[in-house]
Amino acid sequence: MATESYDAYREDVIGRANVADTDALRAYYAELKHVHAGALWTVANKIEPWEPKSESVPVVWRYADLREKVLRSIDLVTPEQAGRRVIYLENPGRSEVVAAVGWLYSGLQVMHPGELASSHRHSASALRFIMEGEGAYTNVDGHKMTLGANDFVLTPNGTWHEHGVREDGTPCIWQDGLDIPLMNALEAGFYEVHPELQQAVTYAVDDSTLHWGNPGLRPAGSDWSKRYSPLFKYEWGPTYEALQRFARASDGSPFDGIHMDYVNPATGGAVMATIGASIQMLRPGEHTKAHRQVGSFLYQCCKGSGHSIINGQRLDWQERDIFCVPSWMFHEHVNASASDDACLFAFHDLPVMKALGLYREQALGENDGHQPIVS
Ligand code: 1HN
Repeated sequence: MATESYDAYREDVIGRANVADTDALRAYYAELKHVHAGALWTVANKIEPWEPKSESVPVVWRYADLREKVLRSIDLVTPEQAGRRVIYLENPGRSEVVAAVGWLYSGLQVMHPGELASSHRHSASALRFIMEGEGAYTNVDGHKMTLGANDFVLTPNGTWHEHGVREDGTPCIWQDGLDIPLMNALEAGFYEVHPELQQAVTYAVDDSTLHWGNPGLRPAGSDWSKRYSPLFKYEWGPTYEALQRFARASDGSPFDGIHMDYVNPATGGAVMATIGASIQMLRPGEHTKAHRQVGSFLYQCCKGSGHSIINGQRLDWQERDIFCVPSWMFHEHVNASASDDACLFAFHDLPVMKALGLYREQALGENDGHQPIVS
């Protein structure tokens, strides 16, 4: 049976709830509502879709639109007043929860030279991807790290963390990513401020990278058993070099080009329990095939330019633009340049989907794997 007629068949013939309203039923529903109850057949089709139907919509947040506004917040509020000076990204499909896509939050945080944000910890897992500026640093459970453009940093759930920018630095902007909406949906979120404004630096600066950031090597006899990576900072230099080395030996993925996951070096698994991250390189002129996955994705273009087609909608992006792919939407990526590569950083909730046995992916079977552009 062709897909189209099967869809029609299941809606019309085996479609679950199909009860027409009558005066008697309307009165009955009102009676049920009065005692805090309802008839399942009035909501069944909505709460049990045949397949994931995201309320989030594909969005591109252009840095050209956001950067000036983000910098202006420096003059409007201090980190002391704001706690964190962050402009969050909103998804028009679900502005009632502060989420950029699905159950993932994202925002752009800005700090001026000499500023310091106070230390805290929470149930939410967080990450930063550095967009611009010199002199930023963060301290995660006493591990102080220096941060440069395109570095990827973890602040796993439960770790004390604070950030700052050196006096002799420049204004710094980074993308924050958190699973805050998921924590709130699960009603599982705690939040604590550090008894002192700033926690002590208890290890050598950048010690986590020096211990755990060596390719193919780990400290002998190490017994790391936490649910997150002991490597807190993934520097851009070795990351970009790894993409180029991989590209010399592989054609990459038909869906994602030269695509590598950031991993916990102690386990080879995702960097945190709820959030995973990856980096991909699209070679000059590369146009990937479309597929869809159960899970939500936030991408940042960290090099080059191009566009993605998400459920038939074309979103153009260039360096520092952020865009989202909602769950179960077909997506394909294009590097428009004939001479330069394009790189996309992404974080996602696949560790949650995989841990719960919910992950699926599907290639677009028709039209040689490419979607028609509808908008
Ligand atoms: C948070 O802790 C930070 O530590 C940034 O910089 C953004 C958004 C919601 C909740 C906690 C940070 C956040 C956040």
